[in-house]
Amino acid sequence: MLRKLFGRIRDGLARTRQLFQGLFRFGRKVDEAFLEELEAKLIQADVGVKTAMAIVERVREAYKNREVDENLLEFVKSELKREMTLTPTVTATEEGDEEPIAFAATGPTVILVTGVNGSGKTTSIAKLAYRFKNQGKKVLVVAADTFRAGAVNQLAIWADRIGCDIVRGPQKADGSPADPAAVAHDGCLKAVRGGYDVVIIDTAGRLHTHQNLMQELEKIRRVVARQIEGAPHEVLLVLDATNGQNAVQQARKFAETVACTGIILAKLDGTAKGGAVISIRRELGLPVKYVGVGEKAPDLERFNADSFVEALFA
Ligand SMILES: Nc1nc2c(ncn2[C@@H]2O[C@H](COP(=O)(O)OP(=O)(O)O)[C@@H](O)[C@H]2O)c(=O)[nH]1
Ligand SMILES: [Mg+2]
Repeated sequence: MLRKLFGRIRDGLARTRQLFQGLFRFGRKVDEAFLEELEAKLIQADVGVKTAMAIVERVREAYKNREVDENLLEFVKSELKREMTLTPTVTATEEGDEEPIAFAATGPTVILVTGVNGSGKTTSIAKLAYRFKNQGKKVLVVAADTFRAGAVNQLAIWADRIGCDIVRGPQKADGSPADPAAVAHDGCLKAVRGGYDVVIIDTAGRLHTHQNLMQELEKIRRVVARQIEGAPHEVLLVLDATNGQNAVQQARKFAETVACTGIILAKLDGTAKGGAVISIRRELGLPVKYVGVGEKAPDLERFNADSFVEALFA
């Protein structure tokens, strides 16, 4: 299980890992040239300038104090792992088969998914649905991104492919889109009556500057909270890993307005900026719960700091 997980994260990190190739070659001396190169690579990998400088400083110190020598790579790895768990509010993702989701003890678990358009929300929802369905859970997806006609259809196609149920709102008589909160309401109702285990709600892409959309999200949250105790159990923010440090900025702005419980970092396979994961954990104190490593339903992995850092240098 862990081996497989490691392998897939490793594939997803292929482009980021290329950056570090040759850096830790056998017999490499810790001199200024090495330290400069290490810092440059870490910054290129988007771990963030602050983090990169801090790590390089510690390597320099440790070398001076003769703590590192042969074990240089292991030292850098352990520093990176430490960076990823520095923020006190971060809860480490469990090992084993546990999901990093606060499942409800009884009744449906509601997962609200948010993020800007194009970040990978709908695809990530499909992947989560696929994952939970394979664990034997009864899954319902809810198409509350009603502003774009294509968005509802996209989720419907996924639901059909995966074989899970979907709630989609009726268009109003005048042809205008359904009220997202009303669709979320219908979704919760069906979930309770139908004995579903997990309800995953798609929402419209929103920017922190877009006041209406932000209010809409709050409204969905209220509606859901009224219907199901403890809901939403998770509010997952989907970020596009190819945005690197911009994704971190985006996450910060989002987190200021919406109380998120975790991150799904999508498109890790398409970027050399995989190090952004480290900044997100460190600077936002939000756990990265899953990473997207492709466009297909199985292409979602639980995130784990240890296997991430190992895969980065494998
Ligand atoms: N390579 C890759 N592509 C992804 C991943 N997640 C999403 N995508 C693609 O990103 C695009 C936008 O995704 P979508 O789910 O529609 O984003 P949304 O607007 O936030 O719902 C689509 O073309 C997806 O196939 C991923 O993990 N890896
Ligand atoms: Mg979408």
